[in-house]
Amino acid sequence: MLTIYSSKHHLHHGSELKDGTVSASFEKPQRADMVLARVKAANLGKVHQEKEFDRSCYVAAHTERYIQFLENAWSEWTATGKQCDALPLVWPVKDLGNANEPEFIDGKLGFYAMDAGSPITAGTWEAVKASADTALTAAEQIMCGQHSAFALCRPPGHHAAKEYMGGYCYLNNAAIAAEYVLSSGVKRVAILDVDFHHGNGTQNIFYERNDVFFASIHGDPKISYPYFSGFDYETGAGQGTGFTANYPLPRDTMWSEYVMALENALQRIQQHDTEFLIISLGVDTFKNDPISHFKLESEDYFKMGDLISKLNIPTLFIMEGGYMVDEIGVNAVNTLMGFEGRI
Ligand code: Q9C
Ligand code: ZN
Repeated sequence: MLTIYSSKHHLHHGSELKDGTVSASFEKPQRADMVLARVKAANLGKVHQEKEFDRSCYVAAHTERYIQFLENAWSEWTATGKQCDALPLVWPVKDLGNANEPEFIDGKLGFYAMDAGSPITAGTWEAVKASADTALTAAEQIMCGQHSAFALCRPPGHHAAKEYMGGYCYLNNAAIAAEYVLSSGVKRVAILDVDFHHGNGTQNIFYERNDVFFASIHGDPKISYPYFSGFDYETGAGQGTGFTANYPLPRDTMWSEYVMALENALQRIQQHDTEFLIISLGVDTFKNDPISHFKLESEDYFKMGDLISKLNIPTLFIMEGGYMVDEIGVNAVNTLMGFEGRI
């Protein structure tokens, strides 16, 4: 399988509020380095650099003013004299929810964020753009005839919605890739999100659409981030009614239970007559992940890849989360090897 990788991800290394202090984010550069090392060690296939794509590809999944915010946030932040990471600290919740875009950067940060998990640093925008370009380059390869490809994206994307960042995400790489293949003539896309966390951003972007079927298997939002979405009664709206499927699963879920949700989601994807499949590949479902609580074993990822391959649909794998840095490469690449029947 072809891998697309950008070394520009190193430009983004932010901080995160945890346990009452600000420290290096779980979402750190070594993550992608480890996955790339494993891709090479396992001889998965060629590794190509990303190409640059037009800005309009990002606007297709987001809004113009949100993209402008991401482009300008760091310079607006440093213009106030600050050099530390830009993190939001105030949000337009509930009765403040009809607010207009504030002029001042501190207000804009909260206006365009769901949480304080997506720090903006000097290199963030360049890395974020390269991550989206990585997904687009891999999507283009499939449109040119490859059966599958792996976009080794970092930062991840599935928590980023039309108009907000959050959960380590800025641009929704999977949604941007989906819009790209739709604009290239594909009629029906499916996105299967196997990251431990609900793909709220992807759901938000396609919630009222019937050309993109979205399925997510994740920790029950009653007890898991992002807490406010991913319930099984969220099934789409308007023309998109029935085109979203959520599989919230309990603490300590093992493969034996996970596989039932996966098989159901794959069946739904088949029923959608999917022409192009995107997998939001988070491996934070692993038993030792430091911020999650499923119990998948490294061998289970082979089985996941194998089951996905049975659909026999052109498939783009997009890297999302996974924070057990030592095993993230093994688990991601096991999925891809399973897909290729190299078990
Ligand atoms: N103590 C992705 O996997 N923080 N994002 C949760 C943990 C946010 C995860 C709190 C987790 C976001 C792409
Ligand atoms: Zn995750």
